[in-house]
Amino acid sequence: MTTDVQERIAHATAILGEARRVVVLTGAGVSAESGVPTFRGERGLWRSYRPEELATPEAFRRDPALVWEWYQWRRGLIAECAPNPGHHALARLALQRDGVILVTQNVDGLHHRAAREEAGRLGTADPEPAFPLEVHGAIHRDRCSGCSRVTDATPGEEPGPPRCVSCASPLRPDVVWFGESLDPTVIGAAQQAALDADVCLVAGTSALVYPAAGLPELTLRAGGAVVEVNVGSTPVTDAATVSLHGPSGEILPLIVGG
Ligand code: BV8
Ligand code: ZN
Repeated sequence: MTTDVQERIAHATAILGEARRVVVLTGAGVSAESGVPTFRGERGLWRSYRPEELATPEAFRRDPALVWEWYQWRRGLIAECAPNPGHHALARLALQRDGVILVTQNVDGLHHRAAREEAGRLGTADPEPAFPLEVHGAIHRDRCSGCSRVTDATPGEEPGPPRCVSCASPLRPDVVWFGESLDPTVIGAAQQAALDADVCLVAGTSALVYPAAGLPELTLRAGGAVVEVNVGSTPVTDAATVSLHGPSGEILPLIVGG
């Protein structure tokens, strides 16, 4: 490890250690080492489609079976994945000190699984403090496109979305699509956390999708610091107080301590 990287890790560790309030924003890069494909990586996500073409209400209206098949494929993939050391490090950070709020753009539920596993390992009964605000929803829940009834996702192989038992409308995954508004309570809490934070730790996100991508900017504008962990550069990199280039599964355990 070069001296420069060591110095950056020491600087990031000091910033996080001195902070009273920390907000963490994660993106698909944090789940990459668990085997969950990212949205905009070289491997892309699925066949020749770009997420912006499938993760929209228009795509679902136009071809519900195709969109449903994409989510069923992702659900199957995620079911085979486990949290990686990056998820566990963030769960420990939230369980071992006050003032830490996790926010994720990911819909894969891996932060929740890491929270439960770390709470068990630490012997703390309540994993709740390490449950993230899921600003883009959760893929393991279905939501009725008619009456918005939410249920646990239905396994099953039938082509096309199942029908709601209450109103017979097609079910859809309980995620936020492009062009759809986020739950104002959830994104509002995330934005307040970013404004209050002494540091925003932003990991594994291309920082392209708003309003989530705006969280680090809120912390900076309110006088806080930003620590970025990413294998590449993003629109946040230049403004970050410290930017650490490398896999989040390796770097996060080094800087969150515990
Ligand atoms: C909204 C859930 C108000 C679904 C997702 C024109 C018309 C309509 C809207 C817009 C428009 N122009 C702009 C907008 C707003 C739009 C937007 O920002 N578009 C972008 C593309 C320009 N936003 C919205 O539509 C949002 N709603 O604004 O409502 C509104 C309403 C009506 C009209 C206008 C506005 C809703 C956005 C939510 C979309 N849903 N997902 C699903 O998952 O299927 S977004 C999707 O992208 C995922 O949630 C993902 O989390 C998110 C961001 O991607 P990343 O997580 O960052 O992943 P990505 O692959 O991009 O990057 C991975 C990063 O990790 C890379 O930097 C890589 O270097 C790094 N990495 C890789 N491996 C590692 C690593 N880092 C560390 N370690 C590693 N090992
Ligand atoms: Zn319904």
